[in-house]
Amino acid sequence: MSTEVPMYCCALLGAPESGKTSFAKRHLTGEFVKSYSANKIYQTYLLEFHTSQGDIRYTLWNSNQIDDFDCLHIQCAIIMTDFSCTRTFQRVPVLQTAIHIRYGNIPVALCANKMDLARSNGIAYRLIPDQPKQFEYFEMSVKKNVNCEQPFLWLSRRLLGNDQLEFVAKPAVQPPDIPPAHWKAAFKGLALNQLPPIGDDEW
Ligand SMILES: Nc1nc2c(ncn2[C@@H]2O[C@H](COP(=O)(O)OP(=O)(O)OP(=O)(O)O)[C@@H](O)[C@H]2O)c(=O)[nH]1
Ligand SMILES: [Mg+2]
Repeated sequence: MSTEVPMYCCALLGAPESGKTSFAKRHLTGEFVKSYSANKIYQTYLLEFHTSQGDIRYTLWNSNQIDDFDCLHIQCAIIMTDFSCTRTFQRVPVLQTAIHIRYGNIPVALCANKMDLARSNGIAYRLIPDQPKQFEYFEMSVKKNVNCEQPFLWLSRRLLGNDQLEFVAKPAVQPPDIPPAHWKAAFKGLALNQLPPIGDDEW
């Protein structure tokens, strides 16, 4: 059985200050960063999730500029907006179209972050009409840690082609399955005469 972990290249795009870096750091370290420091260049993160179908990894590329991803083989995307700010939704259709033209029918999760704040009026996003299955909308709060895993769960289901897939806790590391005879040989090899002899019935 192959033990290779599937790895996908994911673009994290969206309006400045919508919470992209906070979202990535929430997944990486579990913490919420209150301070704002605008990203000057793109950032990359390696994320790993444990699923009912084995592990899955993402290289997450964070930038406001889709041109930053020109040399990459982007396989899925997250577009981030600010739930409380209509302006941040206005570029969504443009980004969706750009993603579609460059990367084809890849799954795209639109995430309206900051749902802990009041909803903006007149949300202006729309679906690309002929790509509805490639697109899903999520509301989340990185600050309150609400729904932060949902976009990755949906992307993982789409990428691995399994709608029943769930995230699971990382299993505890099991001791290696070594036959008792090997342990006995190993202890003999140590030749530590001061160790008490090991009887057969103890194995
Ligand atoms: N209220 C609230 N604030 C949030 C949330 N997520 C992020 N923020 C705050 O929003 C501000 C901007 O967050 P960033 O993660 O730096 O935004 P960004 O999208 O990476 O911004 P750029 O690097 O400029 O593109 C920070 O002060 C965060 O603390 C949230 O869920 N709720
Ligand atoms: Mg940032």
